[in-house]
Amino acid sequence: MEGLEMAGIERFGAGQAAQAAEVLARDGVIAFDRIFDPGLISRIGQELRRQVPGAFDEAARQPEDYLSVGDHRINGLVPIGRRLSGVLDLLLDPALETFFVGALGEGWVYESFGVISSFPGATLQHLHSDDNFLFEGSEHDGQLPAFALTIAIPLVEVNDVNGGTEFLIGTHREKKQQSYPGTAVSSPMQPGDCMIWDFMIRHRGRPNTSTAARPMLYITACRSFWTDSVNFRPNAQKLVIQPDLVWSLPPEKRRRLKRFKPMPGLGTGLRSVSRAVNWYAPGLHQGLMKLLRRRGSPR
Ligand SMILES: O=C(O)CCC(=O)C(=O)O
Repeated sequence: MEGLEMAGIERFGAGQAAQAAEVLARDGVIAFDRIFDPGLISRIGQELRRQVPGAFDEAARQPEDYLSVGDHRINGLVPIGRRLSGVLDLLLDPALETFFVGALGEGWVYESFGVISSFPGATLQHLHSDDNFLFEGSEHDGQLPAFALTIAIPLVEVNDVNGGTEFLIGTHREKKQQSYPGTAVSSPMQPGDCMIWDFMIRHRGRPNTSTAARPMLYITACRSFWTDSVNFRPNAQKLVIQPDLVWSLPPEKRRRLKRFKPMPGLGTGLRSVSRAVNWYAPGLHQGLMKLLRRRGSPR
């Protein structure tokens, strides 16, 4: 463990994605510098502020399926509609593709998309991993390659005042209760950067002592056998996208979004009502269907 106290979060450019994946396996966390266009990040941030004001102002409407993840901290899911279509340019960025293939294997997929915010007054978060080891309590703890990664894309500058995320480097490779001789490390971030970590590394959000929210897009990518059963409410819609945005993608990109659920439109709404009526009042459902068929049939 010698030298760990000096170890920081290694930073990479877009052309170093394969190397970044190797360092992620070793350290448990990496950052990409300016991998995205800051103008695009700004446009996404503006649209998100309109759609989900609660990610920017604690008193306003919160994101869907949001959870409190600490004092003045929220994590919520956000549907990707047409006005947020730029998000797909981030998710399907070629450097991220290379990175995820290296870190999670050929079959990797996206599992969730949302936003995480700390608000003014947020205190130091509790130290945690984003899930348990796959075979919790077995000799495999800390031995297996990553099964899921968290991707944080800041929508504002992240610094010592509004509080970034800090990490105990290498703890994804340790049994849970082992003591840690190093100090937690963090790294400032600019819009256009992103930080990616192994679900198993121990980390926490730093206090937000500024007067503004610190929102970040918050995404999970994983191996195809795994789903997140810990961080959301049961039945949460973790990856909701306007369907034609997905269908218009080439197959090699679409497969990364294969877990998506369609954004509810009138058709999906009516189907859900119909399903509920069928479930609770099958007689009424049959009658209604007969009526609809009669009205719809040509005379
Ligand atoms: O807000 C942060 O900086 C990190 C949050 C986090 O790790 C979590 O809520 O799981």
